[in-house]
Amino acid sequence: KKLVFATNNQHKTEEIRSALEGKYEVLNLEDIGCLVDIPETAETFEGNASLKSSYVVEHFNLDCFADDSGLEIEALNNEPGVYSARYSGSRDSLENIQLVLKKLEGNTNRKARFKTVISLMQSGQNHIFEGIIEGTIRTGLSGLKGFGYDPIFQPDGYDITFAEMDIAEKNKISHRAIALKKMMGFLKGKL
Ligand code: ITT
Repeated sequence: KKLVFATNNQHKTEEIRSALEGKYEVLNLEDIGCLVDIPETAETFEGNASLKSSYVVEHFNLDCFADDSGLEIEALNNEPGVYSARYSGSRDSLENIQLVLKKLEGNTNRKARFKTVISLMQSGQNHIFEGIIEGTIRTGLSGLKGFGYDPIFQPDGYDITFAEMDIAEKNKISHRAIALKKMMGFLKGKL
């Protein structure tokens, strides 16, 4: 069985493929020949996820799901939030991480959460699934795996960052995995 995942982010594709291995073949935007960067002009994760999934329905007439996600830092009024991918103005993860660390310098409140909202468009209906993981922002980077803010995010109950976990380990607890699990329950593909 095939599932179309409306993303240009190779790391997200890898995480979802790993989680759905043996259950679904996952096709991303590149695989279906969609070469545009779908505009994300909404101000919520739900809004942006729905823009991405609806674009594929409109232009390719395929059922699909999309993930909009980001990091919410309590001491920064939940920034970077929906602006996570380009917080510093650039898509460069290191620049975005450096900006976060600078803004949090000297701040003892390091609380943060990763959030994913999945929009599944199926037979013209939009279904929403959410996943959240709580954690803290480290004062420096640790680990080389993962992507985005993984090197500075330490999930609660762990003493390592997401970037120190392999995909399977991150997929046991991550925001994305939680949202995906809910979608699989809905599709009765379990997980
Ligand atoms: P698509 O829109 O094509 O899916 P994107 O990277 O632009 O890819 P988003 O708009 O959802 O995706 O932005 C999410 C950003 O939030 C992402 O670029 C990372 O900086 C950050 N992020 C989301 N999930 C993350 C994770 O699991 N680990 C680290 N950073 C994450």
